[in-house]
Amino acid sequence: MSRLIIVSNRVAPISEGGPAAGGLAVGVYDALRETGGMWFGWSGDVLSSVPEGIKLEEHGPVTFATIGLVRRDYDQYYRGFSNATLWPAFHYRPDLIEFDRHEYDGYCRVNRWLAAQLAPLLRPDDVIWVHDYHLIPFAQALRAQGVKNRIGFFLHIPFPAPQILLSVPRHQQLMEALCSFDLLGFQTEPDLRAFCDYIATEAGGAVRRDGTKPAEIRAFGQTLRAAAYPIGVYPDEIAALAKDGASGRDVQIVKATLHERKLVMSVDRLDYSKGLVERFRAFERLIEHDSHQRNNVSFLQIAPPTRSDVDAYRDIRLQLEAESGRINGRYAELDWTPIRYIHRQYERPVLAALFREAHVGLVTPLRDGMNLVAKEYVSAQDPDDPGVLVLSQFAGAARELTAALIVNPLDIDGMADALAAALTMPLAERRARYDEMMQQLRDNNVSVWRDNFLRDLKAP
Ligand code: ADQ
Repeated sequence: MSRLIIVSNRVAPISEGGPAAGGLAVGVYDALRETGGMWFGWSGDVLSSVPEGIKLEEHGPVTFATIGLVRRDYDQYYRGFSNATLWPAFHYRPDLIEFDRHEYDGYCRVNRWLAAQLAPLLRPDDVIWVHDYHLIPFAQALRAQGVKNRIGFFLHIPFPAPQILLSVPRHQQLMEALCSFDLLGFQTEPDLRAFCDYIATEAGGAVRRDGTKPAEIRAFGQTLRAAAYPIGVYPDEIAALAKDGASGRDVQIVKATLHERKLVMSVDRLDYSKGLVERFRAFERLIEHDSHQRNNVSFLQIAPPTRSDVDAYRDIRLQLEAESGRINGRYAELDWTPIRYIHRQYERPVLAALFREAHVGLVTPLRDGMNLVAKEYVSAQDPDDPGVLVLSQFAGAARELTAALIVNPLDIDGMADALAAALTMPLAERRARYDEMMQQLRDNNVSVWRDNFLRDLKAP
């Protein structure tokens, strides 16, 4: 059997029994355990001098191959071009794009350097699966090293409409590099369509689509395939975690401090794409207009800060602290704080158990490739008494979880109405919606995602 080589910006730290983090890490690690193989990427260390080489660690059939980045590479490749140029552009925020040609050069240089580190470890029949926007030039860089293996790419974030992509300087070079992969995977059909549009309208390429098969693309003198593979979770494992965690300390504290009030809950990385400001305002609108809800519902927002060395992330953090302070100052009573806003990470079992306690999961990104939190919230519910998911139409997950209450995250009144409907929804309707979504999550779990992608990558 051929080995699977996973390449991602970060290699998830492995604890006993598997990675601690969410969907991608769990799904990838599982695939690796089954086929055997290697996971290659940045160790997360920022070094003061060039690392001596790759650090290899064996865990059963899986080899973890990690390497540190020097400060300049981290600044240009990771903080700069990946997170201050590509991330805002791909999340439809051209107003937040920062571009510096040295950062772009650094991004390409680090891709070439990483490819040169990996190339000597490869065998001829390895299958290589590269993940996410940090590594768009990676296949081109491997090809330059003489690597002939199949190389696939999965984009975890949205693919923007061509008119947005045009605002990224060097977009054409980037897309040419992207077309060096053999197979491109996107989260949803609209992302795939946006890519095909770019190829047809901006790159003078050709796109052939035939039913449900991957699209065949010819562009920049290369041929490749592209399709949508929505990433999933393992819903039954999350359900079991949530049930087991019910008696845990954190859950008991939350329950005790709620005093029978209903709980609305959100969990996100602190990111401007997640729509947190609009969400806080929608909750304010609910308690402002609906006097029954006031003092009868609490909103728990868990949002650990990320990428805090990028300006736009500092700004959103300050804005959210101001908003939650303003809303709490205005509505809090001696025994009730409307919004609990917490900046920390929680273990997966704790999050799952908290999701199960929440009457409403409020997941309202302005743009999101998929949004695994939406899928985790549904998975964690008690089948006999499930909560209600309120979900943004701009999360990739909204295409599958159509039984959620779907909202436009820019429509504050619409979100407040959906919250009110969710908090008063009769049990029969909650169950029907939950059953439908759970079925969908089981039918497209993370193994299905991975197997479909790898089947198409290996296809002749
Ligand atoms: P993210 O933007 O990080 O992922 P998401 O899909 O919601 O967004 O995944 C976050 C993961 O981190 C979830 O598993 C969640 O449980 C976990 N998490 C979040 N906050 C946490 C906290 N405070 N403590 C512990 N765990 C926490 C990117 C794309 C998404 C896409 C995924 C996977 O932006 O659109 O769904 O990759 O492809």
